[in-house]
Amino acid sequence: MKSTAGFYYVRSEDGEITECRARGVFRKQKITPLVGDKVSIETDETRGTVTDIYERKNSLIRPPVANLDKLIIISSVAEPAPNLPIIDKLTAMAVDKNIEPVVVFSKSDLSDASGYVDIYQKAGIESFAVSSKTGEGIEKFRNIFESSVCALTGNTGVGKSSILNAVDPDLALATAHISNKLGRGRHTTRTVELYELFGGYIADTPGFSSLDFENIEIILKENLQFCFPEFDKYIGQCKFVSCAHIGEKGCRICEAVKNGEIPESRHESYKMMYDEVKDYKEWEH
Ligand SMILES: Nc1nc2c(ncn2[C@@H]2O[C@H](COP(=O)(O)OP(=O)(O)OP(=O)(O)O)[C@@H](O)[C@H]2O)c(=O)[nH]1
Ligand SMILES: [Mg+2]
Ligand SMILES: [Zn+2]
Repeated sequence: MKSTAGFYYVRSEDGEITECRARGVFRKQKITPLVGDKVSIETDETRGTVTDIYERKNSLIRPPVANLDKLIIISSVAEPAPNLPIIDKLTAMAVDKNIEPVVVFSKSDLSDASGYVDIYQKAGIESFAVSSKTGEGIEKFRNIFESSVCALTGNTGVGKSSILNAVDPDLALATAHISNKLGRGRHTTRTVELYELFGGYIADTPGFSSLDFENIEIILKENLQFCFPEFDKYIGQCKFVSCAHIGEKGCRICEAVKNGEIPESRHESYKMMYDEVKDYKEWEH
């Protein structure tokens, strides 16, 4: 449920939480238990030990979580303004790992979110606006994590913890203004923690700063086209079998962008990501 400074908090079927250390052998194998892991533990009077980690359905490096059904990407419409290339990297990374991405635009009380929401709905990704101030979208938010394991992600200060508090005021999570004095903004949430809510699990995570994106997980160029759900119905229809969909003659995807069937900002992100990995070889992976 939670990991901090080498302690792992494990919830057993009866709901009891046990503070554990990880068995030494995990450190030797360079395996770290992650929030969301299914594990076996052994306990005596003084302490608990994680003895086994079950095979993971998937795992992420940032946020560090395992076995996700959905990744809920939060971006505020203002303070700070959305960064579409980063949202698109996160949605692609989720799809690449068989995790359903959901794109939520927060602080909708500050500015109109509909233009952004449209882009993602058109791309076949669940998207809507929320405001923890007015309550807009909070009901919808509650429904997305019903019977699934989810994690929140997004820049620091976009209101992740505030939304969870609006969903369930009993959580009373710490939230705070972004401090410009510290330059990179202050992270209010410092650890990843999973909460059991409305029949599902949702992890609050520390926000990232844009700098964190320099070493995000790589998606191989062959796989990238499959990480944009709105490309699916055009794949295989381009003039050239080897089409990379970056502006070639007879490219159906580029045509769909021109026709307005595929949002232009999504294709721009695709081209940028393609450019970043085009010289990267599978054996380097
Ligand atoms: N206007 C407005 N402000 C909001 C809303 N939600 C959160 N805020 C403000 O945004 C600031 C950051 O909120 P947090 O919930 O701490 O943000 P966070 O994403 O959890 O930040 P980290 O834990 O650092 O990653 C606080 O000052 C909140 O009051 C909203 O819906 N509307
Ligand atoms: Mg927070
Ligand atoms: Zn093409």
